Amino acid sequence: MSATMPTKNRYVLNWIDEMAKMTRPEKILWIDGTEKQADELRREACSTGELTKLNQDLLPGCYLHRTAINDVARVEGRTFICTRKKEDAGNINNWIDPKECYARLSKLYDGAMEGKTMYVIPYSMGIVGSDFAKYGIELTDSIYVVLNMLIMTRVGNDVLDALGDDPGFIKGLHAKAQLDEENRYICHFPEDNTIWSVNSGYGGNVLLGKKCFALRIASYLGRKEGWMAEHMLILGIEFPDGEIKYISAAFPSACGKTNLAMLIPPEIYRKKGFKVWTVGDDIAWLRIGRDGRLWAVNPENGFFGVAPGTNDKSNPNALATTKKNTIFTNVVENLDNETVWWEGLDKNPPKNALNWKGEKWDATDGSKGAHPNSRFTAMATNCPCLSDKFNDPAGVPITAIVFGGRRARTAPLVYQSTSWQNGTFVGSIMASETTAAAAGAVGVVRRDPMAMRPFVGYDMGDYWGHWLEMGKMIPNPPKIFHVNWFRTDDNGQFIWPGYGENMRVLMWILARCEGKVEAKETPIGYVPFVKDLELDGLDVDEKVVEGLLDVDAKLWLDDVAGIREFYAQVGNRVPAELYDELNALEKRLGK
Ligand code: GTP
Ligand code: SPV
Ligand code: MN
Repeated sequence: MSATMPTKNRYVLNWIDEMAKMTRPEKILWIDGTEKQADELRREACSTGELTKLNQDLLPGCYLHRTAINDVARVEGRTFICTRKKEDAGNINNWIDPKECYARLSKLYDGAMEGKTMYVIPYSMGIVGSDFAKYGIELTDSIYVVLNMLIMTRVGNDVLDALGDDPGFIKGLHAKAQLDEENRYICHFPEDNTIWSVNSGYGGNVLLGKKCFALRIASYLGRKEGWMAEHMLILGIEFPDGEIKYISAAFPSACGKTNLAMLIPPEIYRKKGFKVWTVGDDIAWLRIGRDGRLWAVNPENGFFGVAPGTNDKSNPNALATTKKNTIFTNVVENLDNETVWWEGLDKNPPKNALNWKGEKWDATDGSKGAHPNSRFTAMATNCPCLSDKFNDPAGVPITAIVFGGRRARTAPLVYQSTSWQNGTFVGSIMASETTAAAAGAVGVVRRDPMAMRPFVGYDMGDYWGHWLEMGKMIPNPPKIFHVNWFRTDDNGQFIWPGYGENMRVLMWILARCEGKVEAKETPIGYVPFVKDLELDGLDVDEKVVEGLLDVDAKLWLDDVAGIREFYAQVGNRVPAELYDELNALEKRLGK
């Protein structure tokens, strides 16, 4: 390596040496976070076809990227937690012995960067230099990864300065190799602060700061150090008097976090002066504040959001966020004006266009133009409703935690748990229909506890135990709720209008936290009286809302059987308290 290295940290330098010996790049380039360097990389990526420059008048600073056709989502079946003891990874995670895994992947990395450049990306999850920031270095052979990391994380030499001589950074290695599905691996070594990813070029598989570090490795660290890393959005609701209350919410992938985080209040609230502010849309790191409340930061710096369905009615703030300096992945390219399109953007699909695979396409053959998991990567600072606490190292105090998923039946529109322990139970039994965010079948109900099934870096039972422990340590814990925007009628149509209207449910949640409204006791927890939900200006009958709040004991008893099966699968580390909760629920349901 040349003498102009931006750090003297020998742990960093030795590790890069070692990785370069294995992957044998032609060059090594340190990413410094400057616009000048980023621009050179964009130019290079455009010259090779890795990026397409979009219309710079309509979409300044925006680019399009297409992934390989076999590489469009996270691959949970190829994702591994490599702890020395298999039982520490638990039954829900895939596991490979770390020694064996290093050996197997070393072969795939061997010479994988020959003739290419290895980019060294020093990045921070959280605000550089703050108490709660954690640093990583990602080595990659992909400019697309570099440009995405520049948006999604805080990158540059100040990260190396903040790290100093410390060995405490997360070592991430990524090589696209042949993009061979059979040899695709996303491997985590929590005991070594290491992530190895190979044979993919897509999102969560390769932007190693995101799911790999900020959730899988961080959840492991959080358990050791007494904090939590969660798949949660964070939003603030500003009341007319200026007070802001913060809510964090965990929904599985492609189940509405970005949408809820950026919601526009219905007119009835806007008129009165209510506002909604976005702190984060995907990941929250939570710790106990000196005041005894739970405080949250968003460790990311941008949004990697689902494109399809985003439009000026469903999520105008997200759409506005993508109007400049955005990378679009796997959407439709409109050849007439070099803009982008996706299903649900508007009713006018372009006629002269390429689909996400790069094939000539128009909507008339009935096929989808954008991939269902096509995404935008956009800077948080583009977001019109970004919270002014976004860059506050202290984060924001959380009043309520909300769990939710896609359930056609069973789960009511909203219910409140009866305690932290009961709320942990409610999170542990979450279920949701699968989406296109991960490879595999879509629309199948599966258990996705706390929306973290694919992201817990250790045993699921121990993770629940950590939730219970945290509850004992937080003097003034948030109240825990569950929502379901996705109940369907007999024709399979969503009953609840969703999106901005979800604010009505959040307002009930906050009213409950302040003890301002009574609620109906049911076997699963507290459910609203219809009169306490603001329905003014909503085109939904009270009877229909009544139906959305209904708790069907028979369906729930069936669910209890499913939960028992799932707990058995999680295995012998499921905390006894959760079995107590399950048995008590079953009793209340009248078994
Ligand atoms: P990840 O980035 O994968 O973690 O997903 P996310 O939870 O941020 O999901 P996102 O907000 O992008 O929503 C994904 C899909 O859910 C989109 O197709 C939305 O249109 C749809 N969606 C979001 N909110 C609602 C809602 O309130 N009701 C209905 N019916 N659909 C919604
Ligand atoms: C998710 O799948 O939950 C995402 C997208 O947020 S990815 O970064 O690809 O994991
Ligand atoms: Mn996510």
